Amino acid sequence: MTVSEVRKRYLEFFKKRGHTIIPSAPIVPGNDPTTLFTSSGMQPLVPYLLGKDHPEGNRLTNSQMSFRAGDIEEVGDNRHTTFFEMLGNWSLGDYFKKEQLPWIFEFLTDPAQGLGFDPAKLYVTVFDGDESAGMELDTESVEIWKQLFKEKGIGAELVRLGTEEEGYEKGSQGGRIFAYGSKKNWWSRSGVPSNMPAGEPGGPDSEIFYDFGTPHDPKWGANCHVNCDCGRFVEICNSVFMQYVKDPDSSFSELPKKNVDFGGGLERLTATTLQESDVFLIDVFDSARNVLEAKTGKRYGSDEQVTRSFRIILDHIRAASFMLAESVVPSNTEAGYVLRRLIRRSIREADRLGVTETLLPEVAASFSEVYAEQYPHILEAADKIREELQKEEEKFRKTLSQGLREFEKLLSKHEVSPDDAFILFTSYGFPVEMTEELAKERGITLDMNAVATKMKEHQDTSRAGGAQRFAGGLADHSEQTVRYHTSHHILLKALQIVLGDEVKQRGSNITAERLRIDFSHGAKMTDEQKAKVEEIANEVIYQDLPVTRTVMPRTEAEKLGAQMEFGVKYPDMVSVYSVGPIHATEENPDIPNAFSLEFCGGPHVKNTSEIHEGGKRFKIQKEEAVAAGVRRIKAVLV
Ligand code: ALA
Repeated sequence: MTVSEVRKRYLEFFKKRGHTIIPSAPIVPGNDPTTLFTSSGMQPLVPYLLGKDHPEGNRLTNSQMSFRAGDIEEVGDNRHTTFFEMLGNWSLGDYFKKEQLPWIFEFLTDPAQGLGFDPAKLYVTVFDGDESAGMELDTESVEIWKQLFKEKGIGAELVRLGTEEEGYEKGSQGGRIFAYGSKKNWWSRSGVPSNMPAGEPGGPDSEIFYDFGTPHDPKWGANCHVNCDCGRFVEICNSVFMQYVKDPDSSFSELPKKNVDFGGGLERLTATTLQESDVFLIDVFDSARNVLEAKTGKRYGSDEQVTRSFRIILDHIRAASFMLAESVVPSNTEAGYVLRRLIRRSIREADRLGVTETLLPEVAASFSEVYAEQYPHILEAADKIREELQKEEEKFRKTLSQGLREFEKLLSKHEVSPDDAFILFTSYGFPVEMTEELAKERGITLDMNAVATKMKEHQDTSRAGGAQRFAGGLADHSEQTVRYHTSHHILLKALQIVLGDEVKQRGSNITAERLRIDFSHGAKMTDEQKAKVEEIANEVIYQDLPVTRTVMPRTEAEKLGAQMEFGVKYPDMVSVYSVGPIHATEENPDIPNAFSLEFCGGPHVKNTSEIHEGGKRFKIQKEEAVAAGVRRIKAVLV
């Protein structure tokens, strides 16, 4: 089947079962400060999953454009992509496990209305429980699955595999239903129960895998099991039974209405209808793959490295096209930064394939056509997509030749070291593998482990995604806490204006009730000083200034004078929040005229107007000493 056929069958199937088909939300969400991209179908529905009434009712279904920045490095195997469409169906306090599991099993196995998969090729997983979160084995799902397989004449043994330490591999032979712990079978946007911020919904899930029967690769462990990374079993869908919300005291409460959040990978399901474990062989990639074959003179599948490079370009340029169609442009911040990474990685792969002239615009043009019917906005933006890719490709190819010159310069001085490779990458965008190749040609062996360690640190921090946004010492991410967080930045700057630039932050604690800051200062503040600080803070808050986040190299942030917390070791790429726009003035080209600029992971309000909603004013409640030379302020919005 084609992608369009699978999408259509799925939506029809759930429409017949009382669901309303809702449109896909954009991949770059406009109104969610906690995340850069829509990474699953449930994300735009969070308020409804938490209890708000949805105007379209309690049964919803759609195909959601999704992007997972965290998977960039995984792309290259047979099944990972950064962009994909997630087929979803949701019950908002309506049906639950005993309807959802039979429906999805019927959809997968029924040849007339669904996809006609052989049920004997399907394996399922359930939640084995999590002692620390006070949760037990999901016996209800186990019983439903046993019955469903029995009806097809298939025995369905339960095998409890627990946690990785307990040994996922033990007894993975012979079972049909596998129970795993929360690392595998608990779903929330932030992962396991202990990682969830307060207010986040989550619950146990049940995944379905298709057995492609390919030989197990022992590189991934002695025995194969459904969650093994060897690629034999491919996860095709996931039913989340979203019944909990995390409380501020880290315990879990039952949601007022229990939900189902189902997600199925459209591309993987389509590949499975073709009996293909390789998602890059489905119809939507055909024409772009042909472009690559024509341009490179190489054939997909002919060689492991060629196939890998093709997959990276196909995935990344499809994702880049969808981003560009939503007006994201390559930059060094937020979504633009991720877009730039996708494009640059593709150019490096093009180089590896031996293509040195512009390649990407033509690849992108195929996607604009393939998706024209389902997503007309990508066809409308076709010219813009091609132009932006052309510009960025030319720019990066220049960067590469500059890196090459720098490499030669370094080499004329001394042997190239891992530090050099890293600097060439961070300062010139020159890929470390290029440095290694080139070094090899000159008879120099680079310690690539040392380079990899540096790169890993760098990647972990520059990986712009939800997880990074959730960092920071906030008690929770409620609207009120977020308001206090931004007020905290404003207060620090106001203190520096009134007491002097030597004032530095020494600690912070922010809840939905108040903010607290510890800062270096040798004397008790006078009433006049406190009044002045309040006056400045309120003035800034009432100026309705935009608050923006920028990802930039640490060195650049330091040059701009961004505030850091004393004693904290910051990575090479940092996230910086500014209250007021960052732009240099003519007199001081290096100094931003933002009111405040701080190293920070967020989240923050988008505009200071959100802080004074309802006529609120900033007020210092208490100022006291906490240690020699360190003062503490508690402040509120009243
Ligand atoms: N939201 C669930 C997932 O992403 C369905 O797997």
